[in-house]
Amino acid sequence: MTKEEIIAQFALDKKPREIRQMGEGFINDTFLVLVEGQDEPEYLLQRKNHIVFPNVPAMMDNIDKVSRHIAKKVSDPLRECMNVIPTRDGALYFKDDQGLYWAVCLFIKNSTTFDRADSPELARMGGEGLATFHRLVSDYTEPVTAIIEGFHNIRWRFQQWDESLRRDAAGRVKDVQEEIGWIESRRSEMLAFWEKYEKGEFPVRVTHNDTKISNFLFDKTDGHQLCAIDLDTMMNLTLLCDIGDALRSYTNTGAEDDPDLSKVEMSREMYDAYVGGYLSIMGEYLTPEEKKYIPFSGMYITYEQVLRFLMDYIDGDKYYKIKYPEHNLVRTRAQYKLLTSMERQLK
Ligand code: GN1
Ligand code: MG
Repeated sequence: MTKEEIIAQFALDKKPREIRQMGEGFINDTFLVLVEGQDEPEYLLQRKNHIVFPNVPAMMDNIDKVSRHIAKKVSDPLRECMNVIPTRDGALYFKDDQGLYWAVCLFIKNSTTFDRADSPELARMGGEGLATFHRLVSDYTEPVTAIIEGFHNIRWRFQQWDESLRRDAAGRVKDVQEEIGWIESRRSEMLAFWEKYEKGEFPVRVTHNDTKISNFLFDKTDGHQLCAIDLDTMMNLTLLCDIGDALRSYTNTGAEDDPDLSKVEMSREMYDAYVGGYLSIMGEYLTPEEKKYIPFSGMYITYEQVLRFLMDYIDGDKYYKIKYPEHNLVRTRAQYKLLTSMERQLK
């Protein structure tokens, strides 16, 4: 089916005139839908990766329910939360003739995203943005279906990791011995953090789980923060995973996949601004234990990302889309550089 035929399945108010590819997600494919009589896109069409997300119906159900919950509480529900557009039959997704899953939401007008925080003001606003999301969902009591079991569970990641090393599917294990050592030398430290979560030492909350800077929208005109997007991986977990993942991108002075490691450091200035912004809204709701582990959360998620990129390299690049053959290895090294910078400054 063509994208035109696919978009026609959805209950749109306006008539589409053009569908354009947008950005390069690592996982899903995203398209902007332009409509007649309007320059800015009206809808976002996404092909959801059903290999990564085996239960697209449950995922869309989570997104729709949580977004409706948020919509009731914000002053501008068309810009401060996501709005899922159902199909003409009232379903939250469409499965095409090849078995691929598609979903549509409203495009948030006059908005922009960033790949990197280059001012403390932006980092502070980012912290406020995540805290606002956490506040808005803090009274959402329905269980959120875990879309990827064990997503930030390092115990589970180690099982995948051990299996991947054993399989050595692409024959690359011999070439990445040093990098494997980075993972192994921190195994017990990372497990110790997860054990605290397993023992109930951090409360279980509604979390986003993909809080990198580009997943937050800002107003194009005055720069104020609008909302969290990409709600694919929401689940019930500790919010430290969200804070940690955000710190991983907001504090990085380089790119996530920077080939020039001299550009990659953790900026202490961005760190302080981000955490300051976050705590200005969520501070009073966090437990002392959660607050204490904020610095470690950045290292935990950055470490997990080193592991995931390296594991995908070892597996032969099966999970993340890559732009060149060594891309996952370059990502691994850049994230590891960030991890060591965090360790130096936060431990
Ligand atoms: C993926 O959805 P996207 O492309 O923003 C990944 C995240 C990683 C991120 C690394 C479902 O995010 O967990 O942190 O890439 N999402 C999934 O940039 O695996
Ligand atoms: Mg995502």
